[in-house]
This record gives sequence, C-alpha cells and structure tokens, in this order.
Amino acid sequence: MKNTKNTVTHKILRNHLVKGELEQGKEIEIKIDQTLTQDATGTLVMLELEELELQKAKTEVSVQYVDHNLLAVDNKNPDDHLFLSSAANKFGLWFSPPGNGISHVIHMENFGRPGKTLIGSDSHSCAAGSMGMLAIGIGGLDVALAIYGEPLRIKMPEVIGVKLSGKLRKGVSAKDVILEMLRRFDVKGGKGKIYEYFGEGVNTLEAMDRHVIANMGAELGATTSVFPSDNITKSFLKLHDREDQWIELKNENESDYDSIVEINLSEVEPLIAKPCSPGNVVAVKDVVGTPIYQSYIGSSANPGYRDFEVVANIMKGQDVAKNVSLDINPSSRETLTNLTKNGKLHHLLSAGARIHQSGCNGCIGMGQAPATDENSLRTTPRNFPGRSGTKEDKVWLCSPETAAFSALAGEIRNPLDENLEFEEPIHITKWETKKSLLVAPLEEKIAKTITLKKGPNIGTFPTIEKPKSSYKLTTLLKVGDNISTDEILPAGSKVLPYRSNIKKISEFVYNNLDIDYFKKANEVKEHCLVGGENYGQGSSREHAVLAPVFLGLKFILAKSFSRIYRSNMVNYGVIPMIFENPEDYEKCEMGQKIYINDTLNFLENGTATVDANGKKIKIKHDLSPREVEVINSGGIINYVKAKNN
Ligand code: MIC
Repeated sequence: MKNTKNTVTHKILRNHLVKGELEQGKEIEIKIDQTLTQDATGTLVMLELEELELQKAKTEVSVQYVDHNLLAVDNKNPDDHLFLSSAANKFGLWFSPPGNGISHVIHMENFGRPGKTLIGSDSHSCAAGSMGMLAIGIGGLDVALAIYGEPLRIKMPEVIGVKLSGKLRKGVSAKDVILEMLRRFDVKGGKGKIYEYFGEGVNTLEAMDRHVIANMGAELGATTSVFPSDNITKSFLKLHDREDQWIELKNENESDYDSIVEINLSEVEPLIAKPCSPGNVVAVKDVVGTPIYQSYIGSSANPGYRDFEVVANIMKGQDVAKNVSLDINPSSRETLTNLTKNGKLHHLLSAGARIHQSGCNGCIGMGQAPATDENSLRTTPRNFPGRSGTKEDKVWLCSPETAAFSALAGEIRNPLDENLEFEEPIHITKWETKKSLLVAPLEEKIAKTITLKKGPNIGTFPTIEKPKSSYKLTTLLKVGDNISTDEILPAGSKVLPYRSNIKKISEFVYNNLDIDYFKKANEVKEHCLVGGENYGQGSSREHAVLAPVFLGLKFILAKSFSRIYRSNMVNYGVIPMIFENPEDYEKCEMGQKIYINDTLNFLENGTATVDANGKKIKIKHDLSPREVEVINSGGIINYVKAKNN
C-alpha cells in the first residue's frame, strides 16, 4: 500500500524518493539537492571527488566552507584552505573562506530552502532542519557521492512528533529545550529516528531558536530533526532577501507520527549537561555554586544573533568575575558585523570579554582550551572527553543565559534566580550583509582549466581491500559504551591539521585511550576491535574509520554502532559485527585473537559463530544486500566505479 502520511518529513521524502518505499526500517534512496562540506572533513571529500574523476557537481547547490581549522600556526591549515578553494573552483562548488563563519549558520542564511534535501560532512548539518529541510549529517564519502550525482541510501527512520506547547520563560532558551530532550532520551535515544517538531509552541520559536534545537538533535543520535516551514521561516528568508524561496510545509495530521513526545515550553527549566557527555543533563539549580574558570559563547549549537545579544544585554554595565575567561566566538562575520553595528559588542568588550574570530574555534579544541581541572561552561554542542584540547577536561553545556550569569558570578548560577531585568534580544528586521564574500562556482570552461593546489600536507587517498575469506585477528582494544569519535580520533589543534593526510593522522588513533595503539597496530598490522553500545557516536569524521583502516583494522565487534560511524565503516569496507547476545561482550579481552572462518558466508547470510581464544561467540550483522556488495567490492568508491563502468 502506498504511504500516504503527510508529516513534513514524509512530504519531503516522497518528493525526493528515487527508490524504495517509506516504510520504517526499509532502505530508501533519495535525491540530494544540496551538500555542505567543511574544511576538517572537506579535504578528504575533495580527494574523493578527484578519485571519482568528477567533472562538475551534479547537485543544485554544493558549498565548501572553511570554519574548523582556523589557527594558522604553520603552513598546514592555510595550505588546506588553498587546496579547498582550488577544489571548489574545479568541481563547481561555492566557497566560503576562513573567517566567514560556521557552515551551518551561513548555509541557513544563504542557501537553506524549505522542502529541499541536504547532506553534509558534519554531523550538525541536521541544523538546516530548522527551516523545513530534510538535512542529514553523514560521512564525507556519502557527500562526495551525492555531489557526483548518486542518491543517498538510508534506512527509513521512525518519525517521532515532538509536540511543543506554551512559551519559554525569560532566562530560559532553546538550548534548554534540546537539553530537555537529551535529559529524557540520552545520547542514543534518537537512533533510527527523525524528530519532527510541531504544535503551538513552535510558533513562539524564531528560526535561529529552531536551529539550536535541530542542531543538537545530532547529540541524540537522531537521523535528523525537522521543523515546519511557516511564517517565521518566511520572515527569516525575507531578512536574507530570499523570500521568494519560501514554501509552506506543515504536518496535516498528528496521527501520522509513529509516536509523540510532548514538551510544555512554559515548564522547561534551565538545564546543563555535566562533563563528559551531552546526555549527562541535570537542572542548573542543582549545581549552582560550582566555581567556573571559563564561559564560552558561540558554536553551531548557539549561533544566532540573539544568542550573542542576550549575553551582551546581561553583561551591559557589569564586569565579568575576576579570573573568569568570557570567550566570545562569533558564529559568522555577519553576526559580528551586526553586533558591532547595534552597539552590542561594546557591552561585551567593556564587561571584559575576549573576542575571537568567526568560526568553530574552541568547540573542537582549536584554541581556548581550559586549564587543568577547571570548569568550562560552553554553549557548544558536545563535551566528549578531551574534545576541548585539554586532557581530562571538565566541559559543561548550557544556554547563553546560564553561561552569562555564571560568568558574572564566577560560579554556576541559575538564570531564574538572577536579575531578569535585562533587555530581551530584539526581533531583527534589518541585517547588514556582505554576500560577496561567498565565492560562486566558476563557469564550466574556466573550471576545466583549474588544477588542484596541493601543499606538502595533502596526502593521497588510501586503497581499500576486499574482505578476505577468513581472519584470525588480535583484538587491539576493547572499549565500553558510547565511545565517541573524539576518543577514536581526537580533535584539537594538534591533530586537526592532518585531516588531509591519513598516513600522518593515523599516528593519533586512540591516543587518549591507549597511547600504544599506533605502535601495536604497526606490529600486528591486520587487527580488530571490540566495542560496547553506540560505538562511534558523535562527529561525522570518516577519518575515525579510515585512519584505523590504514593501520590494518578489518572488523569491529560491538553491541551496536552509531548511525554515521556504521555507514562510514561500510563505505571503507570495515565489517560491522554485532554480538548476537550482548553478554558475550564479557567473553572478549584485549589482546585475544578472534577467528572467523568464513567471512564471505557471514556477509551473505548475516550470522556466524566466531572463536575468541576458544570461547564461542555468536555474531550477526544488519547490512542490506547492497551494503554487503559494497564491503565485498572493497568499499564504496570501488563499488560505484564498477557499477558505472
Ligand atoms: C564536531 O562537532 O564534532 C565536528 C567537528 O563538527 C565534526 C566534524 C569533524 O569531525 O570535523 C562533526 O560533527 O561531524
């Protein structure tokens, strides 16, 4: 029977369906209209496009942003920027230069279009769901393939309606809403789900508030989050001179959702995620008085003009507490321009704030790392261990209001107990813009003449092997639940500059958990890993798969995998093996050999029994027949090349 559901999600999917049916759990293929890549993942995507011999992007809009690797302490990051600019010119992409700002906010302002599909090589690409798009964060190779003209293949998720009623109180903001979702569902509660927001409460949220909520849907492990496209979306588009691109999109029928979650915005209270997981949410009132060292404003999780203005209004005429670093990271050059024009930057500076350049900065450990043992309050989306750049860091995630009041006091404060007489952020109707900083794609005949500008740090794309008929492999590491990509392949200013150099970056794999991993991998070469639940949560960085593959990783046996990590594994030919009985995890030990005697049969039939030092363990996989073919071909590039020849 044809699916007739009319949620916003179903409407967009139906319009883009290339193959399959919108039945939960079934593989579907959808056409992708737009892509977004950023520098930390984009360098690899551009090498992939070179490998695919792409002539010109097949998408409607593809944009290459530079927002992560901004510190120029030597040639590496600047070389990457030039490489990316040359690749954008060659392949027909837009280019957003360093200092322009964070991809997600610039994309929403300049390219986001209700009803369109977008994928991005950054897990927070889902932020564009705030304007009625179906926007999914995914590994770089899937993005490269979309630019190359391939549809995206995903399993049809469950569509959960999140019914918002009421209105947020002053001192409480959108960040508290998504923290409420994380308090309820934790970091893997959203796996296999799309959260679609609806109800009266949605009308009380501005476009950028919706962005905050949609952005951190990534932290729930969700495929994406979707908001309707309504008059608020229309006025946002109008502000950015694109009103003509508006269409209305709303859910017709509540019963079309697979299930419903309800949040009364009037009852949401200030919340905070304690170190070291976005799911570690408690009420701010329960941690009041905790001393802080840093208050950090910015990132793609709180990128709106209002998120900075509210801090400026709270700070107005007051001083940041002694010994507290108030770090302001403007989300875009335009946000900074408008804050300056409206006098808000002045309040921040005279309160003692430190102003940084526009971009992702400290969110990913590119500067502003906190001192040892000191609490850092951040409006950023993630606080996985060590992500700030400081080992054993103590990063807390909260709203701009909580971060601002705490910065004034030098300790965590609950905004609802503070002086709420500050001016409410204005509803912006005038936006000073300088669109010319975005570089448009070149004409095809000029693009053809461009050669890629590769500095000495730009590596080559490694070759991926087909699976062997059997493996007897050493378990190089056994890890617990919810291991994040930040733990597998650290972020930070030391490692990020090697994102275009797989050979070099492989030296850092698992550095924070087992400093000898690289050395041991070099000794044993082919190896495997054992993991718990939700292995590989967090970022989309395919390097967290590709670098271990470069060192000889062949399969991972885990209780479950995160969505993006799993698809990156398939793309690079690593077999995602799942414990049939999760208790068997206990039978595995580090250093032990795992023996599988018929890999190809396992891939074909979906189950097998492996031998771990004499102990029998039943395993399974949840790969679709196409994914099995991809692994058997030695990864997706080989698969696509073979298919197209
Ligand atoms: C992140 O927030 O972890 C990042 C940095 O944006 C990543 C991308 C990356 O690893 O470069 C993401 O979320 O995909």
